[in-house]
Amino acid sequence: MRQVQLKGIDCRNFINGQYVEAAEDRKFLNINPATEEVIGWVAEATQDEVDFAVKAAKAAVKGEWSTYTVKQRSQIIRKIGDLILENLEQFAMLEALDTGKPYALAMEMDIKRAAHNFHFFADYVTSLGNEAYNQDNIALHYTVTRPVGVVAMINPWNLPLLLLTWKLAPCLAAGSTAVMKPAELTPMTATMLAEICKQAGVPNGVVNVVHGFGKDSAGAYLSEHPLVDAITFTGETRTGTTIMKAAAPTLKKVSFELGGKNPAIIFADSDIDEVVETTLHSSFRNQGQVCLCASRIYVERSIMDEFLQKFVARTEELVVGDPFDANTNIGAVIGKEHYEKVMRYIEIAREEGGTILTGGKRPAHMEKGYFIEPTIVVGLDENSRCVKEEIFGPVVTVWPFDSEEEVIGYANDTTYGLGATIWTNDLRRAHRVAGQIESGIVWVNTWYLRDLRTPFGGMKQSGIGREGGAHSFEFYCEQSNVTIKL
Ligand code: NAD
Ligand code: 6OD
Repeated sequence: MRQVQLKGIDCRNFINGQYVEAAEDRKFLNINPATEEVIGWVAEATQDEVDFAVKAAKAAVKGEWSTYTVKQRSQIIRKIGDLILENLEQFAMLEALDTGKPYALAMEMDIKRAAHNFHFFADYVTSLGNEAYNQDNIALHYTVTRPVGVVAMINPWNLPLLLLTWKLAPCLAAGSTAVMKPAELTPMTATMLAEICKQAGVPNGVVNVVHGFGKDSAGAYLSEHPLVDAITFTGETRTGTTIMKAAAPTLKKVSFELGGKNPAIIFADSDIDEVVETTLHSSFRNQGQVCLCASRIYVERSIMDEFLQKFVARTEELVVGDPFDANTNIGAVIGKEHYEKVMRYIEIAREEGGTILTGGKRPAHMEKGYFIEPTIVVGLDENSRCVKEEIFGPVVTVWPFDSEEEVIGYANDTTYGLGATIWTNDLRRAHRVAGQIESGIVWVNTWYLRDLRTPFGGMKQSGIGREGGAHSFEFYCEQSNVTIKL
């Protein structure tokens, strides 16, 4: 691992092409969850500043930005991706300091993917066309698209730059403009990205960053602002309902990526060693704080013992520790409150009669920081809270099943429907089961393998709408149909 200097940045709001000076009484501290040390301060935007950002973005929709050709926008977006890669180590360092995740993971997963988001949409936008229909030579119908306008982007803390750029890249490709609110716990990479966008040639007002919290702060101000045309939100299901209510009076377009309680279904005919290796990732990557992590693992009874023995052994080999140590697999969870929430769920698992096969506590060698050992629980009833509620930490439950029908029932017995994983070498079963799982994304014999052309999003209380490829453009554009009588 190359040496980088570990130093946070102070986070000012970025409005209409410049960082705005912050009033002393609006600054809050940013804490590194791996050390509990202060790494900088963040300027909480006032309601006036949010209003200023939204108005700048509104003016920019019809300003210089609207005169750029698709090719020009594509070039700028590509350049943003290039600049992210040029600053890969700095971005990864800030992301690891802010989140407590391993630096190596930030490099490989978060930051490289953030660059790819821009490179992908820079190409994709150049291939888009419109629909046209000739109605029996009576009329010609065709669609024209235009930017949806000002998009508020409200983001979570788990994959800060990855998820923010997943929204920003198609927004810019579509010619829309953005006011982005990073999570209050992870403001640094968004702040740095604003500068990168400017360097790449994005005109003033097109990309704005406002910092703050949800309620009575930047998140709420954006959700209710009458000049915001659309909101893309990633975060908790409960927050999604609050934002939807705030957006309702002005009928904003919404795209929501929300919580999950994702099942992994492991049939006896799968390749068990491959299953164990991938299940380590789907359980504990990013400390289990990926919305797609499979936290409910169902194993066909005949291989349950073998699976558990191998899975526990490999889990115990994972190194929990300093995010900047190259040997570390598991860093800190996001902060004190979340640490306490996850630890409380581990206690609940015990109270509900579960057996902790491994983990279940903070690692003895970590004196400071919000570290939790990767934890495997068995013996819980299907209706227990740890099986039903999203924990969003390094905790999984494992349960045996006897039949395909039974396990489909377990998998679907949840209010969520985001991602599911199926392990089998039986082709017909793979298709049969995949078609019956109530989930926006189903992976067979893999996990979190992404192609950005595909629709991404959740069913049930895991989301509204889909983003990715053409689906993103449906959201970041408006369409009109023009009919010409012949
Ligand atoms: P959160 O809902 O607490 O916060 C997300 C964002 O919403 C933050 O920026 C926060 O400031 C803002 N917010 C909070 N209250 C608000 C309000 N009243 N009005 C406007 N904005 C408000 O979520 P989190 O704790 O940051 O992230 C973890 C959650 O996100 C988990 O539930 C996880 O499953 C989910 N998530 C889902 C996906 C997905 O793709 N489906 C991806 C990542 C995370
Ligand atoms: O990979 C993506 O595009 C995506 N939206 C991932 C979301 C992960 C949630 O934590």
